[in-house]
Amino acid sequence: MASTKFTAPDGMPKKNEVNEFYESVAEADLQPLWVQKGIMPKEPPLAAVPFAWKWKTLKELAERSGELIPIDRGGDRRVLSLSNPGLAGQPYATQTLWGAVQYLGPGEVAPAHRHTPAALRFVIEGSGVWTLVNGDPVPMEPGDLVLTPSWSWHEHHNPGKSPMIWFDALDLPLARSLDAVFFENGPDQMVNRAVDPISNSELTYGTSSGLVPFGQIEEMPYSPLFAYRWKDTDRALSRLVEMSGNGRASLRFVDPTRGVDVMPTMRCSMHRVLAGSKTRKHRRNGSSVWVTFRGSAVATIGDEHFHLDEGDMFAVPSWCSLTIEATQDADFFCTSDAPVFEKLGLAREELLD
Ligand code: 1HN
Repeated sequence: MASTKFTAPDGMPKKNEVNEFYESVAEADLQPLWVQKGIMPKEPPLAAVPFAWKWKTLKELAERSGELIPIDRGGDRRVLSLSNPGLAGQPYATQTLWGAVQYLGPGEVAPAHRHTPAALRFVIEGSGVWTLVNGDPVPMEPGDLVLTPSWSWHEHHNPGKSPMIWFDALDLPLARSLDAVFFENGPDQMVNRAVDPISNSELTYGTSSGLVPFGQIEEMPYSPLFAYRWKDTDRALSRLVEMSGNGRASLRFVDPTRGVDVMPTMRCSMHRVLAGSKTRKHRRNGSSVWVTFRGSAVATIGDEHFHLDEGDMFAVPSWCSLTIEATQDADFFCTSDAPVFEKLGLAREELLD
C-alpha cells in the first residue's frame, strides 16, 4: 500500500488502518451505515410518475392483439399491461399494482390457472363473458367488479359473438417484492357454454344487502362474494350523491360477511362526480390505479393535469395529491393498496384544501 502523509490525532486510527477496516468490512459482506446516502429519506423517493393511458389507444391495441396473438398455454392471457414510464420498463402501473387491459374474442377461452397474487376485473366493454372462480361461473358485464382472490382457480370464457375488454388489476408487484409469488396451471378444460346469469357466490352472499347465511363461514381472508354488479353500484351511488348534495359520492366494495375490504391487499372503490363538481385535494401513501367508467373529467395528480374520457386509466403514485373535476357526470373505478398500509400501521393521509 502507498505510504500516506496522513497523521491521525492522538487516539484516532491512522488512515491506512481505516482503509484496511473498510476493506475488511466489505470482504465480510457488511456495510457501515455511516457511508449510506438516502437510506432514510424525509419522504418516499418516488420512481412511479402520475400518468394516464387513453382508452382509444388501449382499445385499438387490445383489438389488434386479438387479431394477431393467439391465446395459448404459456401466455394464457391476452393482456397489455399499463407500464408506468417512471418504473424503468417494468410492466407495472405503480410500485405495488399491476393494471392492464385484457381482450377475449368470441369463442375464446383463457385456460385455468391460479396464483398467489390477487386479481380483480372491472368490465369496460362487451357482453356474454364469464369467469370460473373456484368452480363458480361468474358472468361479467360492463361496470361489474369480479374478484379472483389469491390462489383461487380462474379461467375466462367467451361463448358469445362479440369480444370483451376488461380492466385487470393485481397486487403482483407487491407480491413479487415480498417473494410471495406462486403459480400453478389448471387442467385444460376448453369447454365453452352459456351459464346462469348469477353466480353461486351472489346467490349465497349477495341477494339482499346486509343479510348473509347463518352458520359457519369458511375462514377466508377475502370476500366470498365474487361479483359486485353495476346496477347495485349505480343505484347506491345515485342515492349517495343525492343525499350528499355536493355532487360527489364514493363507496367502497366490501366483504359482506365482515364489512372489510374485498381482498387483504386491494381496496376497491367507485366514485361519482357530477359535472362541475370537484373532489377534495388529498394525498396518501401507497398507490392507486383508476378507470374512467363514464363521463369526462380533469384529474390533477401532483402538478400534472390529465383530461379523461370514458375508458381512460390513470395511476396515482404514493404521496401524490389527487383532485378530480368533472366536465360531464363521471364515474370512476379505483383500486389501491390501502389495506396493506393500514394493516402494517404505515398509512398516512393528508387533506390539502
Ligand atoms: C392473470 O392470471 C390474469 O387471469 C390477468 O386474467 C393478468 C397478469 C399477470 C399475471 C397473471 C387473468 C395477469 C395474470
